[in-house]
Amino acid sequence: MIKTAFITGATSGIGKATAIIFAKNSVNLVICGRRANKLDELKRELSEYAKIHTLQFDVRHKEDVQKAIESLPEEFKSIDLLVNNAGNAHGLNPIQEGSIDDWDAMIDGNVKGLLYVTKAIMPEMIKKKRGFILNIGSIAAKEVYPNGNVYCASKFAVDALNKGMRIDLNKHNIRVGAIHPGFVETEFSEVRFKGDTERADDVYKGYKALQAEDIADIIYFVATRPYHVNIEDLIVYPTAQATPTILNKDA
Ligand code: NDP
Ligand code: 8X3
Repeated sequence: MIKTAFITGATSGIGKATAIIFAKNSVNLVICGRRANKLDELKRELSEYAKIHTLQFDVRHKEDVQKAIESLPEEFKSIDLLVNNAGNAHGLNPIQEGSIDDWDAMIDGNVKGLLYVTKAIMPEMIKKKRGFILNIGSIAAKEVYPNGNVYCASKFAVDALNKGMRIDLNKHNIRVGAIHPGFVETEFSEVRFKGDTERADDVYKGYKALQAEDIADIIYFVATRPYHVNIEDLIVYPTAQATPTILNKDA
C-alpha cells in the first residue's frame, strides 16, 4: 500500500495532475519543483485530502537535492513511491544549430537530476525492502525524431536507467517501471519553445492530445497494482498520433 509518494516536477502538467489524484486517494505527498509559489498553491489545494510537504529545489544541483531530502520531517521520510517526473525539452533544432546551454539543461535535468533524486531516496527503500520507482520517460526514449537529438538522448538515458535500476534493485524487492507518453498538453512545449506560446499552442491544435490527467490516471493505476505486479514499461499515445512524427490532424 502506498502511504507516501514523492513527486518531482509537481508544479505543473503531469506531476501536478499526479499529485492531485494521489492526494484525493488519501496518499500523503512530498511535492517538488523550483517554483515555490506553485508548490504552496498546490499544498493549499490538496491539504484537505492528505498531508502535503513541499520541497523546493532544482534537480540539477546535487547538494540541494541531498539537503532537501535529508530535511524531510520524520513522517515523510519513508517513501513508498518515487515518481521521477521533473524534466523538460529545451529547443528543437538540428544538432549543428543546438545550444550548449539547452543541452546542459536537458542532460543535467532529465538524466543527472533523476539520478540525484533517486540516489537520495533509494537507501530507505532498500532498508525496507519495499518501494516503487516510477520513471517518466517519453516516446522520445524509444525513437529519435528530427531535431530531437539531445532531448531524445536524455530520454534514451532514462530508459536505460529504468532498466538498470530494475536489474540492480531486484534483489532488494523494489519495483521499478517507466511510462512513456506521446504528446501531452502541458507547459512542456512552452518551455521547449522558450515562452513562444503561439508555437507551443500549435503543437496541440487540430487533434485531441493526451491531457496531464490521462497520464496521472495511468500512473495511479500502475502504482496501485498488487505488489507482486510490476508494469515495467508502458507507451501511451494520443489516438491521433502513431509515431513521434505521424500525427493525424484531420480525424
Ligand atoms: P511541464 O513543463 O508542465 O512540467 C515540468 C515539470 O518539471 C515542472 O513541474 C517543472 O517544475 C519541473 N522541472 C523541470 N526542470 C526542473 C529542474 N531543473 N528542477 C526541478 N524541477 C524541474 O511538462 P510535463 O508535465 O509535460 O513534463 C513532465 C515530464 O513528462 C517530463 O519529464 C517530460 O519530459 C515528460 N514528457 C512530457 C510529454 C509531453 O508531451 N508533455 C511527453 C512525454 C514525456 P519547475 O519549473 O517549478 O521547476
Ligand atoms: C515529449 C514528447 O514528442 O515532444 O517527450 O518528444 S515529444
